[in-house]
Amino acid sequence: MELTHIEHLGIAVKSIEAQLPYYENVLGLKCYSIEEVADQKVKTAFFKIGQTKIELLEPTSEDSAVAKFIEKKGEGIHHIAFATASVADALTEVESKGVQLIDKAPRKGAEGLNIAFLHPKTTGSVLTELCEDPNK
Ligand code: CMX
Repeated sequence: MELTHIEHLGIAVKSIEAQLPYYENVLGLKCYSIEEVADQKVKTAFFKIGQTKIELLEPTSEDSAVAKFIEKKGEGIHHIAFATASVADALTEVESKGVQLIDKAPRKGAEGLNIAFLHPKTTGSVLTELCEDPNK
């Protein structure tokens, strides 16, 4: 499997609005998109640094994965996402090497990417996402 770069870092926040001044006024990044991902029960805000993005994740429901994470661990880094040419091929390979899949097949994530999550129990406690840009 070839991972090309870190596609994004997901950061769990209670409120995107409350965190925007830090990212924009202190770090000097520009939020270029705010998008709700209904099936994940999150609102997302994206910033770009070179090839890599920062994705702020605000829960839109008390039963969302991100709300559970904040309740248990507090705000902070939630997941790392790697870019690869084929998420389907990568899933087959990592599963054969003993990694537990959260998503058995690629599905649509934010920004129209094909994505899949790997379970943190089998990835050194780091929730890991694989991403493929269908337009590349
Ligand atoms: N990073 C590392 N570990 C995590 C974690 C995270 N983000 N979220 C949960 N865990 C850990 C828990 O602490 C727990 O560990 P312990 O058993 O040692 O306490 C373990 O994983 C299982 O947690 P759980 O509470 O039993 O299970 P959850 O119901 O919280 O589910 C997970 C955890 C990872 C399977 C679930 O959050 C998931 O399916 N995530 C993938 C989807 C997702 O995160 N979507 C939001 C982002 C969407 C987007 O980027 O657009």
